[in-house]
Amino acid sequence: MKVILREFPKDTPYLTLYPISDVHWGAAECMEKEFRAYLKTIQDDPSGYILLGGDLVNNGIKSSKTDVYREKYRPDVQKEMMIELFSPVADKIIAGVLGNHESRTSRESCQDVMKDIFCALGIRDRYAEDSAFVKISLGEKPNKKPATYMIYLNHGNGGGASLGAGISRQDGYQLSIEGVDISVSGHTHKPAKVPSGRLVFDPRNNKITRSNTLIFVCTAWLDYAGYPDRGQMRATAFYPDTIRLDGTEKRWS
Ligand SMILES: [Mn+2]
Repeated sequence: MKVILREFPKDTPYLTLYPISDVHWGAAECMEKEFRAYLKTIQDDPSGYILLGGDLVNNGIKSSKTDVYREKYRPDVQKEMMIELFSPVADKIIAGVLGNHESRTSRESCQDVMKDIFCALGIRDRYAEDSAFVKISLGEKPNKKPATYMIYLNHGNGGGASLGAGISRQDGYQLSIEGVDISVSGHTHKPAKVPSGRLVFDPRNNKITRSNTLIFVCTAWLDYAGYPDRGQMRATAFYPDTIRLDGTEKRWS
């Protein structure tokens, strides 16, 4: 757990967050062309910023479930390519965490692939390993204070075949954290963007208010072939999505 702060100037009207995870670079099925084009879109978007949720590289190593004979590039080359891909947008990366594919190497040999990528990009301080608690402030509300957003970022765990299973797991976890506006994860390869609600018992005003948390699950960047095909796993949507943070009042969409 690590708190990562990022403040933007008063005259920032809004930000567009591009949460990215499960690229699985190096997998034969990785949608390389689409992913390169998406990075270009982010680079060209002055309001665009990035959250990295892990499994950026497929990292098929000897001890892992991945069939190493089907990897398009060697794991060390995958890492190098990832550094090259993110170099033009390094200043746009707000925070990042480890995925289970990168953690294979951490477990085997105490080498953290994601940390290496962040170090090479010169943004080691924005890497959180397991989970990042990100606070973003921007703009100016009518009360002269900036709009502030609390974001929880974790690669995600577990699964389940249904579309709702991935959402429920993240919703269950975010409910155990007070003060989270947006929860971002990946891992399930079942993209979703769903608001959840909770009641807040406010001791200062003796009132019960209702607050929303956005549950955001990132898309994967994989064609349907190979592992899911062989295992008869249900196809999932390919659906890159963004989150807009407003600077003139606290409002996300
Ligand atoms: Mn994963």
